[in-house]
Amino acid sequence: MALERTFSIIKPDATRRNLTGKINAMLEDAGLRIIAQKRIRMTQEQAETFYGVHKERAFFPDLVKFMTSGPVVVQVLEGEGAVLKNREVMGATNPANAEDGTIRKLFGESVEANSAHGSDSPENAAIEIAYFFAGAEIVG
Ligand code: DAT
Ligand code: MG
Repeated sequence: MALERTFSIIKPDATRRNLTGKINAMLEDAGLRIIAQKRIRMTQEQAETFYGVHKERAFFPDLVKFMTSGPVVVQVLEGEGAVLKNREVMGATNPANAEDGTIRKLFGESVEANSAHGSDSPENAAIEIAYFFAGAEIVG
């Protein structure tokens, strides 16, 4: 497997409950290196663009409202097969369906407030990383 990068977000429900460190420990324990990280308040425009693929879905307005409701921690993770590995550590979108021991199972409050985002492909990871980070902010 190749050394890969993926984009991750610790969502507002998790920063609100002070879970950044616990989630980072789970990512690191899985072999992912946090090679860039910053805490930001996402703007409406950023949230709408980031989740643009879902803009026709009924949940889109609520999703944008949620993602801008508090601080998030945006991250670049690096590791062998990082995209899939991060999706495994995160668990299924709906915490009720997530495997035991995953971030979303342990911490997710609902399908919307599910504590973490992870890119779903290397192609989307590259787009998402470039949307939030300048090259010089990523230190591999
Ligand atoms: P994932 O975050 O697992 O990649 P996704 O890309 O299908 O899932 O959806 C993006 C986010 O949108 C998801 O993390 C939470 C929200 N979402 C998805 N389906 C939803 C639903 N049925 N109701 C409310 N929010 C939903
Ligand atoms: Mg997705």
